[in-house]
This record gives sequence, structure tokens and C-alpha cells, in this order.
Amino acid sequence: MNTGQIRVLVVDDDPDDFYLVNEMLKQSQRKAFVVTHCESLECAGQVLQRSPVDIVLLDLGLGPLQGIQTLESFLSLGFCTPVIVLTGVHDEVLGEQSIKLGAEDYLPKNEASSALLIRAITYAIERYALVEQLEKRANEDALTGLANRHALMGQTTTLINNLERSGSTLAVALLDLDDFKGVNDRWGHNAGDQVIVALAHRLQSHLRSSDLVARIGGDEFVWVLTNYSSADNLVDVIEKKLSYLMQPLVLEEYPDDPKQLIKVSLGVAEWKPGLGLKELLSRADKAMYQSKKSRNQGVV
Ligand code: GH3
Repeated sequence: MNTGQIRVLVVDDDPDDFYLVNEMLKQSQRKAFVVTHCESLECAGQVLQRSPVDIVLLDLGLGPLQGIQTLESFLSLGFCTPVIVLTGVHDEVLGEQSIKLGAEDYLPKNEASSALLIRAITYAIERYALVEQLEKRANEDALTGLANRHALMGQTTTLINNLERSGSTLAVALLDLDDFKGVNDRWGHNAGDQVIVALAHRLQSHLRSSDLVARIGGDEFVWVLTNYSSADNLVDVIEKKLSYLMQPLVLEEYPDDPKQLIKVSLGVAEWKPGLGLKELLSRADKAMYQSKKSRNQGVV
């Protein structure tokens, strides 16, 4: 949230109601509200596309859209913005439905006062930010900022479900650093962390943006490749990327002395109809184990 100003988008097809809301917000002694008005969801979509706001106040019943349909249609636009339903209808069921769907609050217009509206807006923005932060933490690996195992499971399962319909390609590559314990022992835990972070950055910057990368354990990473053209191509792609990943690394403590600290073993499993992520990971793990033993890359 912008600390000085709160950007509010009021979506209401009644200009008189908008006038009243705007007047209520103007009465705030402590907060400055920058208010934009739209009479339709189409206008709201265009405004949000141009620049984000801190909160949307949404009337239910815009044009052909009735009741809860209005909120569903707004949410389907996919903007990450907290929403308060501010409506002329006082209906407990509608209120509960709105909250369940994802609205932060439900306020009947005839009950809204300046103080109540401002308080509702303030808490809605704070709550939304807090939930976003918690969701981020729940899905992110703290050291590298990559997706964690939980996020990987969710995102890849969605991809696999879509594959069952589209018939496209997907492979799971499991990467495990070689002799990483030795890195920690020889160079210290801080150097070990630098190796993990460097590998994460390399994975992020050298892989296709449509691929997924996650850190699922201490020195274990997963790379999910999608939409490649054939199995031969897959091996080529992986071998080319590995050469980027395993470049020497400059440690903070030894800026003039690059060290070959990033060596990985890798196992790959290709998706076939009926296979889920767990099965793919287990196949990739077996291939990786073989690769560890021979210090080559293995594909099953
Ligand atoms: P191998 O080549 O057989 O895979 O052996 P390895 O030493 O790479 O793997 P091993 O599983 O024996 O050791 C992994 C080590 O990674 C042990 C653990 O202390 C260390 N580790 C796990 N998470 C972190 C981390 O976040 N930072 C650092 N610095 N070390 C970590």
C-alpha cells in the first residue's frame, strides 16, 4: 500500500451513490484517498490494467450482471486487489457468499458511514497484504526465493491435469549437488549457501520462463520442462543448460579466485499419460541416483 495515499476504485453505476461514497472518504482526517470511478466492469478492467489500486469498492448489479454474479465476474478478471462489496441490498446470505468468494467485506450502503467505510477499507487492505505475505512464505524457499516443494506440487499437478487434455510434453528433472557436504566442510556454511543461491539464480536465468524451478530440499532442485518437441531434443536441451549451471563460482570471501563448486547430478523422467508428479519424481530420483553413481547424467 502507498503510505501517503490510498487509491480507491469505486465501481458503481449510480452516480449519486458514487458522490456519497466520495464525500465519505473526503471526511477522513488522517488519510488521503485518491478515488477513481467506473460505471461498468469493462471500465474497471481498463483502469486496473493501466495502474493498480489499493482497494476496489464494488456495487452488485452492474448492467446485465445481477447480485453475486457481479462479484464473480469481477474476480474472474484476475486482478490481485482487495474488494469490498458496497451494495444497496442488505442480505445476510449475499454477504456470506461474497466473503466466501473472496471479498474482504460486505457493506450495505445505507449502513455505511464515513468512519465505518474508512475503517473497513483500512483493515481490508492490511488483511489482504498479510494473507498475500503468508501465501508467499508458504510457497517460497526462504534462501533462494524459488518455489518450494509445496508450490511445486500444486503448480505441476495443474500442468499435468492440463496435459491429460492437451497431449503436450512435460518432463521432470531432479538436480542434486555433488559433494555439497564437502563444500560446507571445506569452505564453510556461508559458502554452501552461496552455492545454493547461485545455482538457483542460474536455473532461473537460463531456463525458459514457462519452465518451473523449485528447491525441494537442502541441495535438491527440481526443474519441470514443458512443451519441448521430442525426447532427443530434451536430452540436448538439458545438456546445454547443465554447462551454464556448472560454471565456476566466485565466493564473496575469494573474489579473485573462482572455484568449481557447482557440480550436479541429474535424473530426468518424462511424463506419460497416467503418471502423476510423485511417480515422476520417484523415477527422476532413481535416474539421478544412477547418475550419482556414474557421475553422468541419466535419463529414463
Ligand atoms: P552427494 O554428492 O552424494 O549428493 O553428497 P552431498 O555431500 O552433496 O550430499 P549430502 O546429502 O550428503 O549432504 C547435503 C548437505 O547439504 C548436508 C547439509 O548439511 C547441507 N545443507 C542442506 N541444506 C543446506 C543449506 O541451506 N545451506 C547449506 N550451506 N548447507 C545445506
